[in-house]
Amino acid sequence: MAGAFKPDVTLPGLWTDKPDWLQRLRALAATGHIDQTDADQLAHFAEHGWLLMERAIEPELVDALVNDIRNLHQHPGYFATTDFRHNRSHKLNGNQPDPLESIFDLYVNLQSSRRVCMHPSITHFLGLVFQAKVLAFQQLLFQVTNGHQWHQDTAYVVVDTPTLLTATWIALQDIEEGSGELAYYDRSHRLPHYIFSNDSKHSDGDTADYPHELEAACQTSQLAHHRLLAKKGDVFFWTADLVHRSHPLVLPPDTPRLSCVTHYCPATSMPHWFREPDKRGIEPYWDVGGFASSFYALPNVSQMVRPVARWEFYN
Ligand SMILES: O=C(O)CCC(=O)C(=O)O
Ligand SMILES: [Fe+2]
Repeated sequence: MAGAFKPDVTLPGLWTDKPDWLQRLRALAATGHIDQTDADQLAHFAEHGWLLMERAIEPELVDALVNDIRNLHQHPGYFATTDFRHNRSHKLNGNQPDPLESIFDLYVNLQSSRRVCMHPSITHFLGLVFQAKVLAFQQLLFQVTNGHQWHQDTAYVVVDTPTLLTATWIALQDIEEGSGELAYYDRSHRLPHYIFSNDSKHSDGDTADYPHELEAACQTSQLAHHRLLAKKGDVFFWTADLVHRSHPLVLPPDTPRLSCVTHYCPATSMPHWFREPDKRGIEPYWDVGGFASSFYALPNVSQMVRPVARWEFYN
């Protein structure tokens, strides 16, 4: 077996994922630093492992991002995308519209992406969860579902402290049932840690049984299964270990499911590629945090795709 649930393992984690989160929330409230809405949202996130902020992103901001996505082909070679057609991990975009491949780390080149994934409602909430500034570091813009199987992001999204991790799933359109909507198990973030055969939370590559083991554990614990039929502008947050997947597609494979997934860690943590000193570029974002990318050369980094200077892209 490639891995197993280990009830005896405890690891550092976000305060909202700790068993004493309620005490910590009361202590935070006592500082006067948060209001009742913050407290309710933090309590929901701690208890369930996820939080839905309905219509948190204004339609104009969503429309601006969608418009930019429709026009990416006007800037061939500037955007890293998946390459499902050739079964490769990524490629650069071409000069024709491509409604199927997913696009990586659009926050590097698109102000419209930054304004969506670092929206004040997101950075405010994650700032409270992290008690630190917010580093956005792995983003996928899905045009259609990628058909992900059951997983916890800790298996595939690798940070130096694996559990200091959250994500958002932002609907850029009303999501249709059967289009590969996000599915998740409520409260699954509190299952025992799943440890791979390499003694870590990160996948060892042998993941044939992993989705089924996760699903079985959620069902044995009688966790509620949810499907997210999000509306345009909704922001769905989940914590490091929430078990989720793309619900199987029943509509035609080219059914649009336009959504933006961004992973975040506290700015005091490091995504895995920061192990290489010349890949530690961070692009600051006002006073709330910043962006890191394994695809693009951010300040002082060479050998990767060149980010487009703002003046160059928008003229
Ligand atoms: O959008 C989906 O269906 C799943 C995406 C996901 O799990 C991820 O990007 O971490
Ligand atoms: Fe995921």
